[in-house]
Amino acid sequence: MFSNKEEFKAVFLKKLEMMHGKRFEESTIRDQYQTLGNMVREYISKNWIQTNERSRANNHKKVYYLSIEFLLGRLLGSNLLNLGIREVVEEGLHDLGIHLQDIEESEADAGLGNGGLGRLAACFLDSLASLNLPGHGYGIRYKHGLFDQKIVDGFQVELPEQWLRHGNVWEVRKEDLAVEVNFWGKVDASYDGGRLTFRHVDSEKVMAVPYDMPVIGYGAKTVNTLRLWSAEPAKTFPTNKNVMQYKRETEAISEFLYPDDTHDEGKILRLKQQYFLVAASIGSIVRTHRRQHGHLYQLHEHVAIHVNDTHPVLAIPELMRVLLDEEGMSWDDAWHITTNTISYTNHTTLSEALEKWPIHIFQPLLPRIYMIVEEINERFCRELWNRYPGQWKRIEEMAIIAHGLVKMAHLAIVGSYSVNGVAKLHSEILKYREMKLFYEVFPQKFNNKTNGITHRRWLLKANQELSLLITQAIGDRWIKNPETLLDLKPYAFDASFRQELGNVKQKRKVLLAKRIYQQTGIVVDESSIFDVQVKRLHAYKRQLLNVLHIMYLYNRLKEDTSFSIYPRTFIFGAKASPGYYYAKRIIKLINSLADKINGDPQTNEQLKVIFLENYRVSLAEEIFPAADVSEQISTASKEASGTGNMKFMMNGAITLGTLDGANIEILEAVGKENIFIFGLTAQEVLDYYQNGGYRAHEYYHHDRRIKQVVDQLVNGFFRDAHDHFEPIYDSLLMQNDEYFVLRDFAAYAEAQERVEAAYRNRDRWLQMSAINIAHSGYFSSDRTIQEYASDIWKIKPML
Ligand code: B1N
Repeated sequence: MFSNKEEFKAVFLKKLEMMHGKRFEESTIRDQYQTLGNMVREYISKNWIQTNERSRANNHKKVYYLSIEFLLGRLLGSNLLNLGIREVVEEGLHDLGIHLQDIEESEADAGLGNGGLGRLAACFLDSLASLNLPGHGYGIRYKHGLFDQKIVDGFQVELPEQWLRHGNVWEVRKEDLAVEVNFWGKVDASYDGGRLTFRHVDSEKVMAVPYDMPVIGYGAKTVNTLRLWSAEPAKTFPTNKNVMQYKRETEAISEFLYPDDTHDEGKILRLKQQYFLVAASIGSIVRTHRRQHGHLYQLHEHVAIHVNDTHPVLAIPELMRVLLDEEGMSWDDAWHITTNTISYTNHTTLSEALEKWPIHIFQPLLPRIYMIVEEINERFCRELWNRYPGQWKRIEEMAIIAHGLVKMAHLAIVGSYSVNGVAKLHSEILKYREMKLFYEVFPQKFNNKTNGITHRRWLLKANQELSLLITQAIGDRWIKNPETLLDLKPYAFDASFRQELGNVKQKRKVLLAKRIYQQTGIVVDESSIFDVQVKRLHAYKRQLLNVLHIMYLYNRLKEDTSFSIYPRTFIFGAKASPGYYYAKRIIKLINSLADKINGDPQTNEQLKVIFLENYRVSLAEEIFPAADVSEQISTASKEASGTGNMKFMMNGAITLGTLDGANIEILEAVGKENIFIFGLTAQEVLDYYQNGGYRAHEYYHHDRRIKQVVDQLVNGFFRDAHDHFEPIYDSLLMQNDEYFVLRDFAAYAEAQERVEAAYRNRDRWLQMSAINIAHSGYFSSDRTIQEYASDIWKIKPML
């Protein structure tokens, strides 16, 4: 289509005129964005078609990745990069007097996810395509992604997100491939040729209409598909309902994303979304397979279906339904195929996140699916009885249905061939604690796949300055082969490389300082330590520990004029689930503290606190490259993996973290001299929970730093806040500090002193930074996906 910038300009100008009916001079930035987006789509259309043809012709086994969330962020920049045309386009546009960056920034984030789980799915798609693996995503085309966050008087206010307001250039609506999904109604049983058969009748029908988005691999040879389903009314309206009501209820299914991260809301609409995703996706998968093979008896040899956490786990009974009711298979054949097709990732052991659906919600909405789950449960319990005769308590604990609830994680383990955790520690906790009884029965199913992130977005795209420096040092092999970032290790001991590494970081800190000024009006010291905690707001992530420590530093600076610190800018970004009362108070606390400290001329040359509103993928791309310190301070055992920790490391920030999730593997990679570790171990935390013995008030009474900051939550220190922080105070002292904030305070403060001392030695710090970058290749999602491909899915590259 174009191979140099002159050709690009000609095509771009012509296309712009054709699409928008105006000359370039009159075009808006949105016109220009639309034009570029359409050019990219045309550019890849041939490879998109070829990828499908190739996979069909060669009969490659492929994977379908089912996820209730895909947190893609913006796509133009990464698509141009993966196509290898970013430079030509940038230069061409420059000639026309426009900046590619401005056009990129006019794109809305596709924010169809809450946090780590959704972003992981997006990284996985990028790696699948870049490794030329046949792997496609299935999700929901939410009309509104995760809410936009505004801070008003220090409080979070949620606004509906509107990513589709100006259309979506990347999607193709495929009405002819719509799938019918059935809710409500009842099950008819009859004998058909001597065989008892079941039919779901009198159901309410919903059409799932697919919107396909291309997933362009690096080098652009492979273009996989992300298929997002949109809910629309079916042609035949239900007779028992008002038409308008039916239309509203139908469209509500794909209206918005539930804003809960590691929390289960248990609403019926959520169960509808889950079944909608699953029924549409399974329908589409089996239709494709039937066309090619005529029947489904070898489905598991050609197709792997992965469920991202339990949200899509109804794929198990839905596939059973298709095989039993539509294909007329025996239970045993259907079960064999299903349990050899489906694999499952567990992302959390937090009990409040484990999905359990009340039967009284589940059964009426999905009567045939419920019957199948009952049958799976009965057969499983019978097996358990044979294996553990008389051990009814154990069986009750393991049952899929018990006490009026359907336990989705149990269904996932029983109905799949692989169960994986997302970091070594997390997978061990699954095997030896959380899912111990299941591990005893199915040891062969359990495995670990430590998370990863796509280095193409989080380094190559987000940090061009650092990418260039790396390439100048070791060549560009690392882009295709991220583990070769290890070649950078000797450069950690090269003074001129360190110098340049420092310059790159400084450049990005200046850029972030600009963004901070633009968003908050606050001027930060660009040479201060940028100490960053960005992630969802959650008690277990302990933003509160960070806050209490900042309060302590402030108190000390105020009280002891001989005390000084290396200037620091503490930067926060976090959304709280709208119904998560405690988390919202923490946001208010951060903002109240920021007001107090930033407005104090006595300290504000040494200490600043920034809350960046509306933390999201595109903002994250500006933050990680500018960070010096990466705060990963969750209560040990609570954060299954974390992936922000990897993005910071890859951009040369040093981790200040607990022995939790993937922090442990970062420690193993870089060595203890290149990371700051503190606090309780997972074992110690679990022992406390099991044996008791933790008394928060002892830490409060015995450490005057702690007493002072905890008292300040309620004693008028925050003049604007009245009694806002009482719930936080209570969580620490009345509720005995469930997340061990006070227990870890001293260790955290001490680790922060080590951070400061290390930063004062610039050479040493930059050396640590370089070593972190060098070891970050392991945390590329390319490595993770290669492990899934060979160990779980058994799929091979198409090229
Ligand atoms: O998944 C990430 C991990 O890196 C994080 O440690 C983990 O907290 C996160 C219900 C979840 N676990 N569970 C969820 C999200 C939405 C929801 O409705 C649970 N998210 C995680 C990637 O493995």
